Amino acid sequence: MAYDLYVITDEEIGRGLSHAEIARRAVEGGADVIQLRDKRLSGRDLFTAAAAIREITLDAGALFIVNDRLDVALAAGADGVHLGADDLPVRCARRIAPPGFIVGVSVDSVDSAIRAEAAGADYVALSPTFPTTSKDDAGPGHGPATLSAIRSRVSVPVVAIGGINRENVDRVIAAGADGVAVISAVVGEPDIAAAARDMRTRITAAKARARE
Ligand code: TZP
Ligand code: MG
Repeated sequence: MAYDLYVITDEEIGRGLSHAEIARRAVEGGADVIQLRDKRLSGRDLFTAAAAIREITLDAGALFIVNDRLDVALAAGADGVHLGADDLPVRCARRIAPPGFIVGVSVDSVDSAIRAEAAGADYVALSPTFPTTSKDDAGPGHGPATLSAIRSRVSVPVVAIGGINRENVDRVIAAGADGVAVISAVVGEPDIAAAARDMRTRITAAKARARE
């Protein structure tokens, strides 16, 4: 399963576009994964957005992940859930989730990545890789060196998240990221589909160079 371009929805950074419209434009530009993320919505409203994105991503052949809420992810038929330090422990999510359901986990170090994999994570996301203003409590960037160290110590895909843009995406792929998760570099651009297409092209080229 490809995590190359992983786009996280955000209605504020998306200048008021709905989560579903952001997702529609991102998959039009070739996003491989859409994550629905909204800390403010009620469970009901998050479910409504999730159901819409489920249809959009199925049509496009993209993966669909819900942030934080395993219940909403399961109810909407999403492919997976993304969990952080404040969410359900990975082992608990694994107990509830059906076989094949993706559980992604935010990590901030080599040790936490190894622990997440042992607990059953399907991918780990180094959060944040660079400083970001898109998440209030993101903290300092852990940097490409930590990403490389994690890549060499776990078998699951490693996703870089936080502060990734068209200028630094090559460096992140060269450091060993299997995919990059972004908000502002795609959702914050005037033409979301074009920005996604541009990032996707850069990721593919950087991966080809990394294999040389
Ligand atoms: N988790 C860690 S950093 C981050 C999230 C949701 C925000 C990423 O946004 P951006 O704009 O790509 O830095
Ligand atoms: Mg969370």
